[in-house]
Amino acid sequence: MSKYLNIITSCNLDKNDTVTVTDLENPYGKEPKRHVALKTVNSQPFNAETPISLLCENFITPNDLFYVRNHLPVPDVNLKDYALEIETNDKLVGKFTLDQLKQDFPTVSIVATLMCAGNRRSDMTKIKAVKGLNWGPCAIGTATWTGVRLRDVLKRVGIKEDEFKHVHFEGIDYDVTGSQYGTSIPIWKAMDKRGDVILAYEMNGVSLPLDHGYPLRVVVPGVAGARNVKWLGKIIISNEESQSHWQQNDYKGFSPSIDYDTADFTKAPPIQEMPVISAICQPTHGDVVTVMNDRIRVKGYAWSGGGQKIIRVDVSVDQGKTWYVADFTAQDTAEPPRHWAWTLWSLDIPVGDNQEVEIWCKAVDSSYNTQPENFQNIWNFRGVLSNAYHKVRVQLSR
Ligand code: MTE
Ligand code: MO
Repeated sequence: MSKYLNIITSCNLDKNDTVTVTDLENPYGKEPKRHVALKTVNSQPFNAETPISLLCENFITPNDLFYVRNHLPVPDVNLKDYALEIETNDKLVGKFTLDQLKQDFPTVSIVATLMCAGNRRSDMTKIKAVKGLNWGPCAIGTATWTGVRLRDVLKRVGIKEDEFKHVHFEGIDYDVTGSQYGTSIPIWKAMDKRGDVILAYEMNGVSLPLDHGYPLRVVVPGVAGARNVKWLGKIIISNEESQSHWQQNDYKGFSPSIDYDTADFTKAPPIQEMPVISAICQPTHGDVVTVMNDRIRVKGYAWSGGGQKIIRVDVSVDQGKTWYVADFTAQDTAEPPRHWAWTLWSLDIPVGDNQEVEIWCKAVDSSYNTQPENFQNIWNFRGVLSNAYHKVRVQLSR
């Protein structure tokens, strides 16, 4: 493993969590080429979101426009040397090359939305500063993921669901201290037939792109993006949660009155299933929109975690006095609790004779959970779970 230059490679690491090492090897020497249209939020490590004008144009997000969230440099993987290791109680219980995974297990595909737990953080920041990357509403995307079922692989190596509590995933990307990106999920999700957790080697019909985890990543549908470990090197089945920084000291929610100094990370559970969220993608804030037949067209997405499906999206242009129900323009047919993909929606909403309107949207999922109205009461110092109504102010032209 390489020692890195004097850099802080993760925006989420506290200064005290990093060490200074010197080496002439450039840790960012293996970064792939990226689409120029991606909106860069941070360049090293690379973090970028889909341009908002394109996000809702496709139900399946094109690979090269799919948001990228890297905590660390992209690792250099040689397929010839690659094998997935499976460990329990410090013992190696299985080892599979990519070809073995492909040959030994049935191939499955799922359509699933992936979203960073920090998506829409920039809206929460407007209330009060938070610590984290300043994501707009486009740290989300949907893909067809193809691979093998995690449950099939775990069963093959003799794992029984009632003998363990957690399944850890370790990437082969390293931080400055030499420890890998890692996290864990509860074993029920890993082994449940309806959990649909897969070890994916393809994204939208092609080999996983380097930025999205080549050659193998775990896709844990319905849960925070952070658990969908890329460049998967090792799976550990255990009675304890992963002790990694990203499981223990990040991706947790806190009360609005708690800050970095008063937060007790040991008391908050890690974010797994994500709450319901929606956003307006067209028009965008500050646009001048042409009114046609007294209406303007509004388009967006809505999604909920835990396999729930969006059942309704409400839109208002009068601060919530009147709500109009949006039309769904694309939705997967899978039923809850296995509905993993977002819903795209559109609405031609009447705007009266206003010169300017603020468009609001909120979604309702199949558990009848809906979004909070504002950020005041869900503010948290890490800026995660930022799912209040999305509000976009536009000028109208006739
Ligand atoms: N896996 C590894 N190995 N390293 C990472 O930095 N980032 C996680 C997750 N898996 C990460 C990782 C986070 S926080 C998110 S939101 C998703 O990957 C982003 O996946 P994407 O870049 O394919 O969109
Ligand atoms: Mo994330």
